[in-house]
Amino acid sequence: MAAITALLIVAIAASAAMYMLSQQSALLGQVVLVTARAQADLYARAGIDWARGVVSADGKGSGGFDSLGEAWAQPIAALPVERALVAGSLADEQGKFNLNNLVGADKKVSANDEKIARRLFASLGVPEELVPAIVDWIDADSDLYTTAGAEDAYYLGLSRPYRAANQPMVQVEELHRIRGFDPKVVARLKPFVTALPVRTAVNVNTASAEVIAAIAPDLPTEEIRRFVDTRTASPLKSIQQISERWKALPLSAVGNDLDVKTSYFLARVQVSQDDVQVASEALIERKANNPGVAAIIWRRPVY
Ligand SMILES: [Ca+2]
Ligand SMILES: [Ca+2]
Repeated sequence: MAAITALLIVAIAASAAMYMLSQQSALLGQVVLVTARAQADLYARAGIDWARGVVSADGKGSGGFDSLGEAWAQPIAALPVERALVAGSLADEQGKFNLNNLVGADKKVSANDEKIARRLFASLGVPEELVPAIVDWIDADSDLYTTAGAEDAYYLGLSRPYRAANQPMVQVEELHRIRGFDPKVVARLKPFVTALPVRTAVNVNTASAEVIAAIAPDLPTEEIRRFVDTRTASPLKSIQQISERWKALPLSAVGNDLDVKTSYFLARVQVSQDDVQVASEALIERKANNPGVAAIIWRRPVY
């Protein structure tokens, strides 16, 4: 009897040990994954910081203009860092139309920017009647800008109610919350529009032909195409060069709506390590009056 009990105890102990081992190995697997994730996240942070360094280095030596031929515009495909692969790229956010331009610092609607936005939307096949809804989302008041606008009264009536921001958009994804902007419309617009903290001009050296055409409707489309096709090798280097090349352009647009340099870049970093992939993006501002200094405005994970 004693022998049988002893055998039983050994068997239970053995199976308990097996059970504990398998639990431990599952836990160990989780720890490995969490560690790899944390490490990949650190690499992503380091990558964004490195991008900030690239922007500031460019500011020290760019000679007053920014173009796609410069070092910052060259993506890094896959840089091995210890066990990880790090890839990254920088894009000029001032190659896009800044939706926050629609409402000026004086809190009034900018009629000129509204026209630009309407032309841009129309050229992309997006109803231009969606523009007043953005104006109302941004402007401080709760009065409808036009009958096509939308303020609290509309948003509070939704099945999951919220209020209009009534302040400049922080990220362009806020479009999803604005009346009339379904995922299809937002996806169509996103390559061409942005949301930056201050009024910005569009950099002709990086903007798409659609954005330039929306700002300068009097320029022949072929001329804009020709410029876009050749600008990497021969960018415009000053606002004087913009006026010289495009005499049809109203002087008020040069420097105010169109420029040759930028202060806002979007950095994207992807890290893959073991089975873990982490992506992160950040908006980087380079100080216009101190181009050697670059700061991160926001940083977020990308899923
Ligand atoms: Ca409003
Ligand atoms: Ca309003």
